[in-house]
Amino acid sequence: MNPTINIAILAHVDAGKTTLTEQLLFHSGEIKTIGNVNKGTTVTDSLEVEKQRGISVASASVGFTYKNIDFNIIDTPGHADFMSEVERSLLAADMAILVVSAYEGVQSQTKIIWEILEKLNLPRFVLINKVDRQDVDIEKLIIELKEKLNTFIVPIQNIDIQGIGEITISPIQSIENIDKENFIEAIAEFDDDVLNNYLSGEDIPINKIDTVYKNAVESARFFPAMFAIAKNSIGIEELLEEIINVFSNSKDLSLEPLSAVVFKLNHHPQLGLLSYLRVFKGSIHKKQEILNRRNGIKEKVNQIKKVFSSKLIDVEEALGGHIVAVSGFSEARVGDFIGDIDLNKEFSYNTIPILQVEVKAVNSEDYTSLAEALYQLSIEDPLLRFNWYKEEKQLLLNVNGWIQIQILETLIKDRFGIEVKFETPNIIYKETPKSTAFGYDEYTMPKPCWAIVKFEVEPLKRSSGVIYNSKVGVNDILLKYQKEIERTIPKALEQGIKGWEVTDLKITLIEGEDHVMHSRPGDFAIATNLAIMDALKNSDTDLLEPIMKFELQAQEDLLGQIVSDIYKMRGEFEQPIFADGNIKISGKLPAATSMEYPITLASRSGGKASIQMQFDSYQIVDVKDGKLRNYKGINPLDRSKFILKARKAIQ
Ligand SMILES: Nc1nc2c(ncn2[C@@H]2O[C@H](COP(=O)(O)OP(=O)(O)OP(=O)(O)O)[C@@H](O)[C@H]2O)c(=O)[nH]1
Ligand SMILES: [Mg+2]
Repeated sequence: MNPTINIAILAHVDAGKTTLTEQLLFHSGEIKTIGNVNKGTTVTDSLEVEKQRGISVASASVGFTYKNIDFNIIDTPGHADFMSEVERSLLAADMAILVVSAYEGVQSQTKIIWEILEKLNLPRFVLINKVDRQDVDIEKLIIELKEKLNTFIVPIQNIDIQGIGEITISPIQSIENIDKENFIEAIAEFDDDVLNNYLSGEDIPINKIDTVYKNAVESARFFPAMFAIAKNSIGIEELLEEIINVFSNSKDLSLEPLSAVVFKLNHHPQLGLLSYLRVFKGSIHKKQEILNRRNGIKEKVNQIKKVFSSKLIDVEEALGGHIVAVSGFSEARVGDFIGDIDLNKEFSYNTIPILQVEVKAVNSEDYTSLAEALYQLSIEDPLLRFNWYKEEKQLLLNVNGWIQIQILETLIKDRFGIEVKFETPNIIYKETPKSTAFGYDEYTMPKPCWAIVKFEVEPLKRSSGVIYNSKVGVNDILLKYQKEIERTIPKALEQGIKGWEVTDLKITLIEGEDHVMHSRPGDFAIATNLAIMDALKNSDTDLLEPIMKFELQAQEDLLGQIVSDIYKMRGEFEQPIFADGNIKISGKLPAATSMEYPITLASRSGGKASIQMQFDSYQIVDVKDGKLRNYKGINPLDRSKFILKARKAIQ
């Protein structure tokens, strides 16, 4: 069995990820000609909209074999609107290559990606691409990488730029070729013997340095930096060789109990829904039934496909380390861990959409098929949180920004043949209980039905999410009904008394009663919705708004104006930093007031100033500065109407 290395390629937009992926495929012999992103001919920019626009919007996984090692490369999109796609891909990766354009340097998106990789403790190489661009200053860039990302980003190659077309990147067949002093000084941090030898000026055996180096890279403490001109095939082979040097000693994990994760779902025209799996340990065979650890459901594997270049090749089994696409799962969702052992892991996103947008079919007869299409898309990207409010005839999606909206518009047309129009997106507010309170419902009429529940809700601090537990024994409410209550809670929290999703609270089921004859699970779903809303009415709620972190650069003479802008937007900022006639300001701004600010700032500064913004957190806002929303559908506070409607739905 060949060892497998799974690599995610990440970077800010346009750094050269897709070009690098194409070069790796070519270098391995997997493809015979090199495609070009600008002509729409690469393997991984395969969607029509990617070809047209020359940007990646979906992650694409491709495989090849090189020197008896199986590689899977996941090319990810660079635009901030598609960050959730990047996060899903990282579930499958053993390591990451962070591409940085030598010309653009460390962008705010680069920092966001780095922070996520840091959280995951994923080993990574830094590839400094586009070193052919005029006026690049490699030394300055290395300092920037160390300052903004990590001091242990250390070049392991020598680069000599004499002039355009005269770049030599020296190969690293062995670590003897590199700027040894610098390298050993960095490595010495990770091993006391090496450190002592280094400080006393003694020679250190090459194999000792090599071991310490590899361990430090594998444990994500040391990050080799390499150079490339991806579009001219320069630096590609060296990169591959060095990755093999560090990562190829993988063990055979196929005999252990199965564990795997679903990192991507994708609809295939012939095969239906494909679940992309990263197998950690064990093996998967055709027709095998596999337990989904999230919902306890066993699903049967129909076909297993390996992805080579852009082709799906039928295989009989998948082993530990492999990435495969399987057909046959219908209940799996991205981030589900599956198999025989519980890894005790849970996937959650670092970036979440803060905008909601209404989608309309241009031709009203497409309304139902549009709803179906949006449902399908939201299975592949759960963060879209598709909501269909039938009373209002509204189709709503959660999105990150305008680029994503434009891409969705094209995608829906290409894939489903439906022409759509997006309304102006709105900020997604949330709400949270003001105080501890109780909510009660006794749903025992009209018969047959029986569900009595009492909840306590308590506010939690910001960014806590929802915690649920039950203090009621199974003698009072049977386990199957308790499960129904737990399943209903997220639904019941979708809209609170101000019309927004309720978050940052603890809910405890403290009393309740079922009936041997009359109770059905659906009764508890109804009672839960009613009692939770009752609790929220009793506690009253605070409105929460999304807050962005920002970093701004501008000419010094704009300071007064900018400070006044920030106050007007209800923002706050730290002490400005002055350098060479410019200022740098960082701070926080409500998303609601600052959406248009990048444009305002650009026009105010003649295009010289810039601002980078990133979601930070939800914080309490005065109702007068925020927005309330009407309850969509039938409000549980209108108890009789709600019951009537819900009973019809269950029957
Ligand atoms: N000068 C120069 N240009 C390059 C190099 N590598 C890639 N490019 C160009 O940079 C542009 C972006 O390349 P892509 O490979 O699409 O970048 P990407 O990171 O995949 O972009 P997104 O997926 O949209 O985030 C293209 O025009 C490439 O031809 C390089 O080494 N030097
Ligand atoms: Mg790309």
